[in-house]
Amino acid sequence: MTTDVLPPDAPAPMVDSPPRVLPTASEIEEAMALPLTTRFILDEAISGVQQAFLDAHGFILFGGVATPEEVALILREVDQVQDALIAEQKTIVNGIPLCIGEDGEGGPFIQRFAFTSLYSEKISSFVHDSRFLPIRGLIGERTRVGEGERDGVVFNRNMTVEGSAYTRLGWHTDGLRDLFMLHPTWPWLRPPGPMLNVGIHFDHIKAEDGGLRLIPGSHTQGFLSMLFRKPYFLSHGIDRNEIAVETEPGDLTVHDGRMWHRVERSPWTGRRSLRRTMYVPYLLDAYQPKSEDSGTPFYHRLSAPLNRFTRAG
Ligand SMILES: O=C(O)CCC(=O)C(=O)O
Ligand SMILES: [Fe+2]
Repeated sequence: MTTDVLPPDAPAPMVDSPPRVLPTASEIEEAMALPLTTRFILDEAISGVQQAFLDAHGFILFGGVATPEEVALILREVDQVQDALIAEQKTIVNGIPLCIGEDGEGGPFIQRFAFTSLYSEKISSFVHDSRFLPIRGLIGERTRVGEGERDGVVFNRNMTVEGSAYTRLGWHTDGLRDLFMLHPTWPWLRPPGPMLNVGIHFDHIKAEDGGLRLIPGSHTQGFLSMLFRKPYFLSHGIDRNEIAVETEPGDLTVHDGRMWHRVERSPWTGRRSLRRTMYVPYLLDAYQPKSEDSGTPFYHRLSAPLNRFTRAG
């Protein structure tokens, strides 16, 4: 466990992935006939059907990508990262505020970690694993892991207990975050291009447990709809077009950053309500490392208070 969180001086090397497949007409037809709850198997290359499914719906789920041992290992590492951050009394890492709540037993509980892999060599080596190459190929032919960029590897822990700071997350698109990327603290308006978010899931979550809700196909909406379809983070209501993404520990999801999604609060409380996810930035744009002196991006100054404001309601 290291306490040095400065990003590396040089970007992680760009790594080659298999090129994007162009689905055939019959693969598109096959993909469109599949249920939205399909659990795909991650192989050495993305199939035409998988690519067509992602293109059409804006998301895709691959079952059991991390083994039970890896899931357990990462969860142990995250506990140690929490211990290190709390010992250092860190509330912000490289400009990104940690979301810190309580664990229901009077102890602190970090509910959103940023730059997690900079604190854990094991998590770092996991996110570089070659099994993710086909996933990285969805983003671009040459990508790097943005361990010290944006928010780095983000680890989320939603839990419903007295004192929780993160039980749920209102409707939003992640693409808006990209609008604020050009300058760290001032918003610059420019429609974001395609951007994919890669998440690993650590818990058994059925629709009735809360969890990720998304509106399939909403990634192809126009820019205005992306800005104004719903009030960012304030709206938590059920959308008639939403679906629940049900997960098992070790599952991997990819969702288009332009699509509308939210996290529904668990109706359970305590340990039973715990939902953990890890989002890994695979990047291809210019290297933009963060440092201890990095300012807090506008997006975080918007989302954190709104989320806090609505967390009890
Ligand atoms: O918890 C999740 O799966 C998604 C969280 C999310 O949408 C976000 O942090 O932007
Ligand atoms: Fe999101």
